[in-house]
Amino acid sequence: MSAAVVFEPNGKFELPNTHRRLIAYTIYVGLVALAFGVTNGLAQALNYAHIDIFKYYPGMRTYYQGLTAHGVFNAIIFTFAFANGFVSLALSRALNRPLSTALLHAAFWSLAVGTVLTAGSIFSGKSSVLYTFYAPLQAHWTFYLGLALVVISTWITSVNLFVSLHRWRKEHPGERVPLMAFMAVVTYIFWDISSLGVGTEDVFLLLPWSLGLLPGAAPMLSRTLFWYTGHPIVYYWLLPVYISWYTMIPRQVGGALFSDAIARIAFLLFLCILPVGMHHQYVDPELSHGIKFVTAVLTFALFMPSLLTAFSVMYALEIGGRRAGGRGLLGWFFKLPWSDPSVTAQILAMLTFLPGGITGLMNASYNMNLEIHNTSFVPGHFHLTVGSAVALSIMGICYWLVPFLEGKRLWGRKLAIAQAYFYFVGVLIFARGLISGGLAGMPRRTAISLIPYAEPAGWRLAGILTGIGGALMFIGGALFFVVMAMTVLFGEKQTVADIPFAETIEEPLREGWQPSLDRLAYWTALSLLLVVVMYGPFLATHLPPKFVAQPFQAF
Ligand code: HAS
Ligand code: CU
Repeated sequence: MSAAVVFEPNGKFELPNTHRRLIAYTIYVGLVALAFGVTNGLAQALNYAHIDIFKYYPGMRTYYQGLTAHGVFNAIIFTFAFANGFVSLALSRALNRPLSTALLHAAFWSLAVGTVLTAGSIFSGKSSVLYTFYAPLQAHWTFYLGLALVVISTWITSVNLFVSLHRWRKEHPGERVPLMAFMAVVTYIFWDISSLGVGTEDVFLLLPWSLGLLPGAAPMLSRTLFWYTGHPIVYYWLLPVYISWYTMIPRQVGGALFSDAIARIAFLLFLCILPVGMHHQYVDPELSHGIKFVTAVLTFALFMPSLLTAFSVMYALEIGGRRAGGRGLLGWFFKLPWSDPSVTAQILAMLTFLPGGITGLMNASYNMNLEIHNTSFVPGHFHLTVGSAVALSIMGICYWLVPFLEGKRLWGRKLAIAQAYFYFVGVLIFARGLISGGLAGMPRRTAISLIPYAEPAGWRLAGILTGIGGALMFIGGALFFVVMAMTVLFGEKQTVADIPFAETIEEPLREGWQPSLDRLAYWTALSLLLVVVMYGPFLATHLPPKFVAQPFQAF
């Protein structure tokens, strides 16, 4: 391990070695979780092709146990751990100052202990409640306690970021917050508000209930609190990746970000239009049509920041491709540095987000939702978003991040590029299978391989494509871990001086309306106000909770 890292060009900054190690370990917790998650994913995909390999998994006794492991490890532990580590590093870099070591330690241990508790309860077979853990399905209390600790680790990380930004502002009066730091902090403000729902559900309803301290469960209240977090959580997965797409990828492709202000506005729109979780509850009986309608409108409003992102990132790529000599309408695209595995993986991930976003809009359309809700269309959608736009981007980020954290050269660059293509082609075939199957009524969360269903037309091909695509994704995932493990264990020593950090064409202005974008307290207040307007009426009728349901353990 080389000594310390010198940050250029914004002055000199030394990233203390303890920080580098803690950030690395935090991210490795996530990668280990991903390894378990991906392994269970293979069985889930083959299930649709009528191939049952559940019985071969050590410790995984049922389909639902495997599916719980898949969802919790991938969608909760992996993503949270990566966000904690990566966003901390981004803020530290952007502000050129170290974070609090004590808080980095606290966040790491909270995450690690929480992960062990949750994983243990899943492996024990007593918590096969899936990653949505709807009551009255009941898990072992260690499942809820573990998840609470994992969420607490994100809150500790927030405090670390906020304190650093506060100190930086005191030392730099009147200066604009650097873009990467702005995005880092907005991501965590957004998440802190978002996580209140599941945090409340977990600590005040589910944990005491699993310990026998409450007379029963309140399913509708629990579900609504869950989805209050369950929608914005998808942007907590995505925004760290957006930090890379906006502020790192332009540098990696030799381009530049075209507008600082547009990037900030996109992030603030995510922050303000936060409470739309009820679009996951279009079919829930206790929510009024009015609230469902407003949710639909707000969900479509959320389309805006994604389009701003698509435009900004595409333009940054185009600038890079044209600087490299690309001509014509699309010539620039082929001049991008495709020999860099970090770039390749992330651009392929962006491409998957195009159909991922479109299927999201289909879900959000009320009538369409009635058709596809609880079908395999939904996992088709979310493997194009979190399962590739996010996961494949994170793999791409790891191709420079792990060498940076370890002070080692990336092992197997060509294999890393092949990995990205395997995963990309795999997820497209996989999602094609699930989406077409879903349109033909193929259910999600069903052990099709174990049930003698009479197969309606359209399920057979859909299932085969899902199996083939999932197997290719699994190969892509496995290759990623080979590259990572070889880099950490046997990579050649090399000091990587800096993380990729893009220039912007339009600098942030100190005069006019732009500095108001940095007044985060106002934007936070606006977001909270919308939360109260959207969720207030529901809570008014559902509090205090009515504990009507008795615990239920299906498997
Ligand atoms: Fe979703 C269900 C609606 C985005 C994840 N979603 C889910 C579930 C997950 C999930 C996990 O309205 C399942 C939950 C469960 O278990 O039940 N989703 C949306 C909408 C969007 C959306 C409107 N979802 C995401 C993202 C996710 C994610 C992002 C994870 C990270 N989703 C829904 C709805 C449901 C749902 C309903 C409930 C379904 C049900 O009934 O159960 C939008 O925000 C998407 C906007 C995005 C875009 C794409 C912009 C494209 C970009 C890439 C640019 C490309 C470049 C490369 C630069 C419009 C930014 C270009 C180069 C070239 C040369 C072209
Ligand atoms: Cu959603």
